[in-house]
Amino acid sequence: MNLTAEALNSYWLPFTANRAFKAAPRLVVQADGMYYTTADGRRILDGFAGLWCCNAGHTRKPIAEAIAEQAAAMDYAPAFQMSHPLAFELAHRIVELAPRPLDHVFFTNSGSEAVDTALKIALGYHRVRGEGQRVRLIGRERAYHGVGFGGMSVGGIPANRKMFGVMLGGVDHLPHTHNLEKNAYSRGQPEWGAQLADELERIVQLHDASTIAAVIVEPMAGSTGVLIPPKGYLQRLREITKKHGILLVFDEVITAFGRMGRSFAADVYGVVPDMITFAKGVTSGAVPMGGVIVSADVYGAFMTGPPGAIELFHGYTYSAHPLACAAGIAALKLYKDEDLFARAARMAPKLENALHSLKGAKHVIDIRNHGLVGAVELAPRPNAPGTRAFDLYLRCWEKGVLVRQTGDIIALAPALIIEEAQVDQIVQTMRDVLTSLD
Ligand code: PXG
Repeated sequence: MNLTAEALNSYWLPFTANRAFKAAPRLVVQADGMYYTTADGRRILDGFAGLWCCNAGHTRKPIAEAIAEQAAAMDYAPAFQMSHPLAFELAHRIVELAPRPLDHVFFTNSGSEAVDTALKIALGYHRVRGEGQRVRLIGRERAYHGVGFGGMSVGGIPANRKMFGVMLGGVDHLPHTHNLEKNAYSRGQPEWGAQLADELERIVQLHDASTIAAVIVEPMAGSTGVLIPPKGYLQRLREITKKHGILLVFDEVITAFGRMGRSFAADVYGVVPDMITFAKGVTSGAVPMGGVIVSADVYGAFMTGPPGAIELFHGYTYSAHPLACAAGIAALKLYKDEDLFARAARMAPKLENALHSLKGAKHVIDIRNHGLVGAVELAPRPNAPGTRAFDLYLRCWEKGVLVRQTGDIIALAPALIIEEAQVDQIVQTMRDVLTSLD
């Protein structure tokens, strides 16, 4: 398949070095299970489930068939003051997986929309309860909560913020939890760092609890380079938010639907927030979809006005799109039929051991992992941050393995169907590339 120069020029790729990419495009045209096929016919082992999303593996038949059937039966149903049965069925299936008391689902089309929806629900929740002065939102340094103005504001990645003005007002940030001196080469949750959650007390003292609506964190911070929560840290955040009447939102766009070896990271870490955002894995990446799961208390707070009145002035044309719902129901069924979340938990020690065997390899300064997520951090090249890991990513691609680079970190998050030999292939490829990398 040959793209014309005009076609290549027409598309502005997201989060991509467009000019470098267009000089040497990396194009995939087919996907199946653990593999992509490139436009020039090479098979690539996918170590990243697309972008943390194709948890059941690629182009799974039950999902593809469900989408095709739904596309032929009904393309679209109005989302406002109307609906269709699959929306309720999918919401119910998600609620069945969710930790109690989280039992209502609001649908969006992406993780970014899910985050902005959760922040708006938090503000609305306090307002309908007569605490409309709770308008502050607390995020965390290094956090990634998507690219909407809300998510960007509570997010903590400088490059994602600096071009785009002054953000939302009234946002503050917790410190991130990354500390190589204390926690390098941790397997699973690091020992050091629970006390970093106490910084929330400092922020609460500064602003007064009565002005704070919500705290949002990724339970496992993925996009910034895989930062595993220190033991006790999330528990502490939960205690402090509860004590001060502040809502706690877990952004589980990456961690939901088996990535950590259970339905949600909330289950793995034993902490129940007031809201969970999800996206990606809900359809195994096959159709865009996201959403927010809220507690009975949060939902109930809105259900108090006249019964004929709209309770929340928020939503999207494509909230609970029929194709996304069909894909979601099929994906959740597939996860269950193949017991994929338990499979991820079983495969996690294999990934851990394989990755940690890279300790001592050239340039490696940290290895960390939890569930079916891993990361290798490299020493940056002097005056050229990120280029070493990007070169590693490129050379792995040339050798038939897809990993993900962010800064000087390589992240791994394979589909939950990965085999042991494929884990070995990914790690061996990285090892080979590292030895020759300058
Ligand atoms: N929250 C979290 C925690 C995310 O990881 C979003 C929100 C935004 O989702 P959407 O669907 O709007 O993109 C994300 C997305 C990477 C990578 O390489 C991570 C994401 C997206 C693309 C690449 O780490 N996370």
